[in-house]
Amino acid sequence: MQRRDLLRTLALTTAGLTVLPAFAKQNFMRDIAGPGYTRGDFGNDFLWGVATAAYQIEGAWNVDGKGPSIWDTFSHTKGKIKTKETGDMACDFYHTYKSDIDLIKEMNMDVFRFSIAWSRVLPNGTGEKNQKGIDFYHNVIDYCLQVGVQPWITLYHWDLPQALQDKGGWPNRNTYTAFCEYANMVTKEYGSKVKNWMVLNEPLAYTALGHMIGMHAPGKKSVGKFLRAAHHTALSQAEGGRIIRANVPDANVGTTFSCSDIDPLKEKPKHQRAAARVDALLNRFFIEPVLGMGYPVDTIPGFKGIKKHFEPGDEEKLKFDFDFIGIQNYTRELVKASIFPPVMWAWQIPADKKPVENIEITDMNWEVYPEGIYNVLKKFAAYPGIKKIIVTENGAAFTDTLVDGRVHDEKRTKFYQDYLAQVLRAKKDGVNVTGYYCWTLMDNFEWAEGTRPRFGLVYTDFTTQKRIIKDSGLWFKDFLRK
Ligand code: GCO
Repeated sequence: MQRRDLLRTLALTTAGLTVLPAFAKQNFMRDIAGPGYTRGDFGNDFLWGVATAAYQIEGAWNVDGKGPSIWDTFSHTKGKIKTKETGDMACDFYHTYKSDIDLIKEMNMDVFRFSIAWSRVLPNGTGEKNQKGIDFYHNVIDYCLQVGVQPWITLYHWDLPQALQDKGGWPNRNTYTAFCEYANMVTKEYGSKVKNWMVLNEPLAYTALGHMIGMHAPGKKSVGKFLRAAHHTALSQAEGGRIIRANVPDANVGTTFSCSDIDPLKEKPKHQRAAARVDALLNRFFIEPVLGMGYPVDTIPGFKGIKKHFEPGDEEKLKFDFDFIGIQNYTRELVKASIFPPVMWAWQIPADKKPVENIEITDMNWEVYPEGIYNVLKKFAAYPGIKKIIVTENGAAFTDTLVDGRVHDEKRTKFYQDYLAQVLRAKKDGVNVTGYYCWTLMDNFEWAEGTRPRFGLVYTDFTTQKRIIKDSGLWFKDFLRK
């Protein structure tokens, strides 16, 4: 061990970070077979990164002037979070952002994707700014640039200001107006430093889970509220793109979608029709309006009521020519015709109930199905008007255990290797996929699941807030070394 390494290791260990010198790597990074490809196979301009979300990592929920979000309210409501936790502390990223960004650099990642907590910069959702909140994101951006990591910002990752929810939330068209005010403010504030922007994170997830199923904030269970929230979200999706492009002319403007690979349980018409309805909701509902195709309500007639919420000119307002779309795929769905739930008449079979031989299941009860990301990349690339695709999220939650201060998460490393092989397969087929961002940097607050599911490349000790790069993170460090 060089004197420099000794001092550095001592310093970092003292600081609570455990770093092992290179020679020790072989001892704990158990031989993981090479994936059969190299970083170079993806192209020198292919970007590698990690993705996060404000509510899941920041903590400091009521610090320095931040207003409450619907996720603060939701996690403070008894019975909403399975582990009875809140995101009040999460990973305390608000205070540890520098050392966390150092870990991104340590893993040789190019990109840090994070979201802005709307109520940290506009505590009431509109109107008066919170300068301390604005300054926090300047500090994050500046440190990223200082260490050579690209900041990629998601404008909205589910944490609506509670003040707007109190006025009706996304089902109220005024929230669309408020979103435009927020998007305008932050892109003007940070646009000189940040050139890569995403408008929304997974609109289907937060509109459906939050307004129809009630599993996520704000916990509503109403098809009508879902349809209104969906339409105002879709308007915000496109208008957000226009606002970014107007305020940051040299920006790379995108938005992200949750994308499911969907198979019918059997190749029978009733199951195929059920799978088509699920595909229309999970995959088509937000991308097709952007492309001028309108909502896929011919496939789901029960959602035709969304048209009632149009105002003159909305058809046109829904469209925008994004520079890229973010694909976020984790698993595949196996669907069968069902009398429940109404409107969909389709049942997504939980992974632990799927009639699949040798199925591998993550801690989210999701089937590991690498070919699914190939299939969704091909599916979304086939839409006319899609210029570029980035995998803005992909990863897996497996149970992690500390052994001698390390996390030998072979399953997660193999997950990444197998999914990346499918991304490369799609790229070789001609899909213009130009980046891949792991979900996620570090174990964090997994919404209604609390901190139980660990998705991180970095282990988070939620008691001490120490971080330990898992073997999967060390694998990326080696794989990405230029
Ligand atoms: C999502 C969200 C992330 C989740 C991740 C794992 O895609 O659902 O963007 O916030 O934490 O996907 O569920």
